[in-house]
Amino acid sequence: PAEFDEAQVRERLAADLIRARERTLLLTSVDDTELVHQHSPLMSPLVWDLAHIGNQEELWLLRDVDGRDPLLPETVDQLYDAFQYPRTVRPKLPLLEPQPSRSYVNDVRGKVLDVLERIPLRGRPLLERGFAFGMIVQHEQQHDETMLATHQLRAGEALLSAPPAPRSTTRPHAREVLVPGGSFTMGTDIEPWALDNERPAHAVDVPAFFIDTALVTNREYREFIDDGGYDDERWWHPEGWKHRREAGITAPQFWKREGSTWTRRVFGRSEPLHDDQPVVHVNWYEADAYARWAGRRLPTEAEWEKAARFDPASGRSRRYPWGDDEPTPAHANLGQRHLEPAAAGAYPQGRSPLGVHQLMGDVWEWTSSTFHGYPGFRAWPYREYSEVFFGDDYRVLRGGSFGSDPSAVRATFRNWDYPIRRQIFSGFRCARSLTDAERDLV
Ligand code: AVJ
Ligand code: FE
Repeated sequence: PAEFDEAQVRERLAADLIRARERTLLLTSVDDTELVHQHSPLMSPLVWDLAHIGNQEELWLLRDVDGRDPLLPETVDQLYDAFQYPRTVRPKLPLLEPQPSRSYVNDVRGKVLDVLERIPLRGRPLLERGFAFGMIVQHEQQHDETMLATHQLRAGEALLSAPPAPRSTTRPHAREVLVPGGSFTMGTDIEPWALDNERPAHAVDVPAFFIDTALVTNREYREFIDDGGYDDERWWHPEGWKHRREAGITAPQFWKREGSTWTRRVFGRSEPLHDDQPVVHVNWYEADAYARWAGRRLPTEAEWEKAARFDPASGRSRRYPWGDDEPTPAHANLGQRHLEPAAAGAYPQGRSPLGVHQLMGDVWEWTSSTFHGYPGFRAWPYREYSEVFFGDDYRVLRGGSFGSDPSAVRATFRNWDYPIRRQIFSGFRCARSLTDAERDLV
């Protein structure tokens, strides 16, 4: 491994832990009744996420890294194991009450900051360059995004607010760009915080394809609705058609038709639908049906990553579409600075070398791919992070959303969910294969 400045890494980790905690506290600064209430059967009560954040931190950084004894009795400790108790049953468990939950996470954090000050960030694979701490920062931020989705599902008056995302309508010049065929490097061996499913780096041959420069917007999605897209079986995956009918789905989640116009409920407020805003809260089947209606398709996961990372000038893969530098607010709508996606074209500085916009942030992008390990995958440090989800049940999402923290996403980051899920901040962009005539030209 290359030289690294241990003191600097320590400082960065402490700052990231503190920043994650500020977000967690904001998302859990609600009445005790709100904190223990299950706002949707799809989600945990916020009080579970809170103590689970502290419990994972204790498990990895105090017990594993520092060899300490458990802080909670075993019967309580195990209530925060996501595998023993699915989300539906969590509100019925004898969980820690709000106040004890708050003191528990606070107590763990105090001890963790002490450990971080003195433990060598080398010598053990888990500690190398502070990986275990980075993993816990990401874990907290992932739950912060999950808690944000819980807030979006809450009934009642708004509790969160943030300045609106950029609404500028500057569209990327070309509708689509050609990504040249050939091999590129997918995944990573060098991203210090990359999780097991992002590794190892490997060459993938991706034939030439076209990808849209912009995310599908509300205006475009409404054309699909107005054209009867939800009533036309031709566009739908058979499972999707069945689900659409059984669940009575006729529009993205949180949309409401009022006469000839639409409104959208956004964190407890009703808003007019912004035409140029990327569509959000669609499931994989809706994205797939829209793409078929539009004569297009979803990109595969490899296509998405090539569009996001491949630099045709150097032939190498970048960390982010704009280069190797960490995201700033000028690059992407990340980090819950805004509670909505920004207009298509709002982040020209974040575009990829080939001119694809908003690959990072705004909305998670559905890909056509199911979730599998890369060739040479090794589960680490725990099988339950991703390996147990490999198979054809889940579809991969890429790029992060306005609700994802920069510390928890990069162009190699892989998210996954069931194709019927749409309470997540999910949208999509379209791609297409070359026609025979086009193939003869390139
Ligand atoms: C990567 C978002 C699918 O929330 O299930 C949190 C992240 N893993 N705690 C999830 C995660 C364990 C995970 N996703
Ligand atoms: Fe978790």
